Amino acid sequence: MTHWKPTTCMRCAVGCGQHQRGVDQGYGVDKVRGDYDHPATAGLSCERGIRETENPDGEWLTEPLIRRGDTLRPTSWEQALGVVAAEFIQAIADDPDSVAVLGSGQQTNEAAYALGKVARGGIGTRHFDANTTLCMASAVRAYYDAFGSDAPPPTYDDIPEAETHVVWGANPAVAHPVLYRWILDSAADADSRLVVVDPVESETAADADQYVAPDPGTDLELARALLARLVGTDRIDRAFVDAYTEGYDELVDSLPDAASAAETAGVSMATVDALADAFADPTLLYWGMGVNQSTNGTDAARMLVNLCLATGNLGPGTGPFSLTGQANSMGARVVSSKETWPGQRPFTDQEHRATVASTWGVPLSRLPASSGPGPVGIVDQINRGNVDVCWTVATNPVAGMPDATNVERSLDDVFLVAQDAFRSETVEHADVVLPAATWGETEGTTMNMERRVSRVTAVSDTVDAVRQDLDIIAALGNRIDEDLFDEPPLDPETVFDEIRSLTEGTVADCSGITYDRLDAELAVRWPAPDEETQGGYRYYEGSESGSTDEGESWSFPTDSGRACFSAATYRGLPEPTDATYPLLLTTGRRAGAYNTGVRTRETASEVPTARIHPETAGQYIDLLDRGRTVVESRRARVTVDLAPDDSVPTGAIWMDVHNPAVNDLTVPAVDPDSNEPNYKQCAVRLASPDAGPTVTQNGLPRTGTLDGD
Ligand SMILES: Nc1nc2c(c(=O)[nH]1)N[C@H]1C(S)=C(S)[C@@H](COP(=O)(O)OP(=O)(O)OC[C@H]3O[C@@H](n4cnc5c(=O)[nH]c(N)nc54)[C@H](O)[C@@H]3O)O[C@H]1N2
Ligand SMILES: Nc1nc2c(c(=O)[nH]1)N[C@H]1C(S)=C(S)[C@@H](COP(=O)(O)OP(=O)(O)OC[C@H]3O[C@@H](n4cnc5c(=O)[nH]c(N)nc54)[C@H](O)[C@@H]3O)O[C@H]1N2
Ligand code: SF4
Ligand SMILES: [Mo]
Repeated sequence: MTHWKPTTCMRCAVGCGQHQRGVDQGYGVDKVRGDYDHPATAGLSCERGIRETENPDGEWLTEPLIRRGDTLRPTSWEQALGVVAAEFIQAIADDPDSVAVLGSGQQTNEAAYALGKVARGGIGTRHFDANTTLCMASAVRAYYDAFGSDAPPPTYDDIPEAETHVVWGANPAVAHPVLYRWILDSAADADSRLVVVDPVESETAADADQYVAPDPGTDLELARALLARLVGTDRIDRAFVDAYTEGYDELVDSLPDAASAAETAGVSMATVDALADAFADPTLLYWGMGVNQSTNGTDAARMLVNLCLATGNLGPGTGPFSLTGQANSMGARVVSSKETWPGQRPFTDQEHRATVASTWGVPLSRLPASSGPGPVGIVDQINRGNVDVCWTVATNPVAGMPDATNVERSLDDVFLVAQDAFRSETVEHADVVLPAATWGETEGTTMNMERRVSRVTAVSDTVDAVRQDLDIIAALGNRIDEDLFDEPPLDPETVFDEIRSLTEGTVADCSGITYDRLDAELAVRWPAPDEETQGGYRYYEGSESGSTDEGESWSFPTDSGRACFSAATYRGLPEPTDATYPLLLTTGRRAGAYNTGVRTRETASEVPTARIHPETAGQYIDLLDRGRTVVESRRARVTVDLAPDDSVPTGAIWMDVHNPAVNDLTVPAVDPDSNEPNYKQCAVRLASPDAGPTVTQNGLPRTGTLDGD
């Protein structure tokens, strides 16, 4: 297959339209170039997106594997699927919840939907979740609470229209380069500006017209200070608030004194005032993991939405825009039956449950009553002995989840099935490994962060023993309940048609999006209830400017039809620094590397680099040996090379997420409303590289004792 085919980049949720070409001989993607006809990205792509697609690092899986003692040995598909199905069936007979399934925002809609169908409708387990909860769950919860539906109201079309671009707890210069270019272009206009809120002076902060550095984890308080100041100085858009929202008075009653909240956030009132001024012009407020990945994450995201509502920053050129990470996180949110049934149907609504069960042809009683405790909660259930089998699909929890040593131990206690394209840390612990086709080899669809559905296409074959995710999922599903799917190989278009029918008439209506339409138009935004229309700015009908212009109307799918303010109080950090662990560890992304690094690093054993302010490094000079030291949390010790860097605040250490060692250190505390982990702050200290044990668990060293405990 050597001709160019239109497809979508699957390396982040910007969703750039591309043409890709397969290699002449063998397998893989030869060349990638931007698709100038694409309605969202018009030929743009970024360096990592192209490189990682053309030439991913990592060891490809080429055949099914089964554990024999300490090693993974090649086996046949028949045997691999037979063994896995037998384990599933035995566990289900005991209790459906004893099977855990962990999915991903890196599957096609078709595979994500099929996995949800097997997990919820075939197995019937509440213990189904995905790595999207490690990422977007706080934003998702905030959107539901404010608007009655998930996904950003604005689209990419709004970026050039905004005058103030507030990037809060996100680093799109690194994580979403193409989208960042649009932000920079718009912010460069006269009277426009880029405002960045981040404790670390990130690559994005370096470009900012106004840079605000709150103390880590205090975003909720900064947002509340800002709201209190806006209320106190009478800069609320009362007309918008009165006409289209509810809960404003309760919010105002709950607000602290602006100065005291600002103090908690570690910023001056002058900074708060400058931020308040910025919101006076049409504002797009983008946020990312710096906000979501916190035990205050949902409240902080809600408060950012409050800020937009209170200042009338909803409508074209304005609004709360959460930046989705993985290429198909949005699809997982809409179709995978994780938090909601396909089409964002409420999980506990009896009528919707009945529709889903009858579409799937499964007994209603099989659908689990609750959507489950989240990935960290599932690991907890494993530790309590309530889960016997775990199936991971396109996710690497042994490296990606917090307190990863604990996750690794837990997964060693269950029968672990890993479905991946590459040899990941999780694969190494599996009992059965199912090798899957990946980008460039797979047909299906994806959804970008602004709700646009587009095709992903295969430009290369795979080796014979590698199968499509969709087919592996269907083969296992049919062994559990023979009526779940047709006999694989499945036609992705038929599966997508099932998704379309289940979303018909819902808030996330994709029924008007067909494969033929996608082939013609390349990318179509939901809601698209028919084949002629597609979604634009959500909840809104009216003219293109101003918030209360004549002819404008808003309708939100909430009980009252109004957008809802939320009140909140700050809970502090789950693991504040103290005399024993005086430094704060924060984690983030680097250009050129991706998530747990399975496809973007030469070797998993390289010593990670930790960035630290030179002043802080200077305080620990006696713990350094030729730049090398040990970062120690209550859970682990990790040897690192220190890189002095004054963009990191004093008292903090920055490590990237791409080295699997980093999550041995992180704290498994989660946000109570979203189950999203608090990846961005935990307490650590430095230790001498030549002393003590290499790894500790839950504060207890594997050998010896830690000084100072
Ligand atoms: N190059 C690259 N691009 C990627 C990825 C990748 O791994 N590499 N991964 C993709 C995925 S899955 C995702 S989810 C996105 C993530 O994209 P981002 O959310 O932009 O990524 P992060 O680097 O995790 O965090 C963003 C910023 O939050 C800041 N931050 C940390 N703590 C706080 C805090 O307490 N308050 C505030 N306000 N800010 C804080 C960090 O300093 C960092 O600059 O990127 C996607 N794109
Ligand atoms: N400390 C810290 N930890 C974090 C974060 C952080 O900011 N700080 N961020 C969190 C976030 S935002 C995210 S999204 C998670 C990601 O967490 P993970 O899901 O654990 O990490 P990835 O590296 O994205 O793993 C994806 C896996 O899917 C496999 N894969 C890729 N394509 C395919 C395919 O087509 N089919 C199959 N079957 N497999 C495929 C890859 O080889 C890889 O093993 O990490 C979280 N972990
Ligand atoms: S911005 Fe994202 S979707 Fe676009 S080319 Fe880069 S990695 Fe791919
Ligand atoms: Mo993510």
